[in-house]
Amino acid sequence: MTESFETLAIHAGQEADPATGAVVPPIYQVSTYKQDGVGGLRGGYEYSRSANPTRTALEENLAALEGGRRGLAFASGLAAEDCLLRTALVPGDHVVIPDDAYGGTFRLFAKVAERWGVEWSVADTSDPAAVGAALRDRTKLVWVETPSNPLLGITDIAAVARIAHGAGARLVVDNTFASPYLQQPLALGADVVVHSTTKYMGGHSDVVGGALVVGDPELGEELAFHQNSMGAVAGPFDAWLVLRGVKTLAVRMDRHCANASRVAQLLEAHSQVTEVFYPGLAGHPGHEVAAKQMRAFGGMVSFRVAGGEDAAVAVCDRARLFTLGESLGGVESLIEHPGRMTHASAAGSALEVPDDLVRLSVGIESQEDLLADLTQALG
Ligand code: P1T
Repeated sequence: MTESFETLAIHAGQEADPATGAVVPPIYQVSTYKQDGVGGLRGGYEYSRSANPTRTALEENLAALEGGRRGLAFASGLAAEDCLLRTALVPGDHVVIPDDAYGGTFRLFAKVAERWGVEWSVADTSDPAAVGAALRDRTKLVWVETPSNPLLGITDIAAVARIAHGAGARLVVDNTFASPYLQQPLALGADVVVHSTTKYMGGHSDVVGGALVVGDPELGEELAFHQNSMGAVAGPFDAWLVLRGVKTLAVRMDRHCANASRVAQLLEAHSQVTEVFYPGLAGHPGHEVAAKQMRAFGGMVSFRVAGGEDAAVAVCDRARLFTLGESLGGVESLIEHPGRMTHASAAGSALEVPDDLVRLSVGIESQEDLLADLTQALG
């Protein structure tokens, strides 16, 4: 079979069902499997926390799309992150985290992992030298989001991988904003890819899920052991929804990128907008690195509004086609105020976001309709 992304998205891990010929993997909504005598497993399945055929189809698909050896599907992005932390770290270990990241990821380190003795410090990962300066003897993970949430910062994955590996640490890349269609971190030297499959992978705002993909089969085994031991697995229907979403990822992403690029241009020229964050803009500090490591620049755009927090909140309130809500990556456009919504848990930390910031998840509706809505919302 050809290795092109679009083909893998539709076929990897998804041969016709051996029992019926169904061309789409069925939703195996089942907890346990009849054994032919004790230990006599028919298809290798024993209990659906350990493995389930629909989830296996998704896990094999995700591994293929990221160019990895092992994929693991979880109940949410944060469940995937938690499994990774507890697999890769013991008390006293240290993690470098980015100065811009999803608020829930920050909360997992600052409010949960820290209580279990994991140390963390913050670095501007868009500057490889800053990552190098943040490393300690017991740094086991360097954690990167690129593009980052919500400021669309870009980290040079290959450069930071070299620095992390030089210190014996693993590089983790949260690839949620890009998706594997736009960026493949493992090929650039990352050790672990994290996804909130809730976002572009699912693509329709109808499922919460997460994933880990790794290139090293041994690490994959360790993660699978912890996934089964901790139990926050993706259910069969959720796995099926993500599989269904992934089939159209390439065509959706192309439209997300085209629409976001036009939105960024409109915002850049608008008198009520003081700053636009979109890696596709030539003036973005990460533009060249993004152009090198991404196929296109993604569907997320953030901007600052003249007039401060109240003005930013008013833009969110006035938007109509852009639905006011958390999350991102669905076919429908969303708008939100990170300071009061997705990133409220980072208030008072190094990851606090500007209070005049608005974040857009640009959907795949008509470009003209989207531009008209933003123009009226900006007033
Ligand atoms: O929500 P969940 O599926 O648990 O995924 C967490 C997560 C991880 N990584 C990134 C980059 C994310 O953006 C998220 C979730 N983010 C939102 C809900 C949001 O609106 O930003």
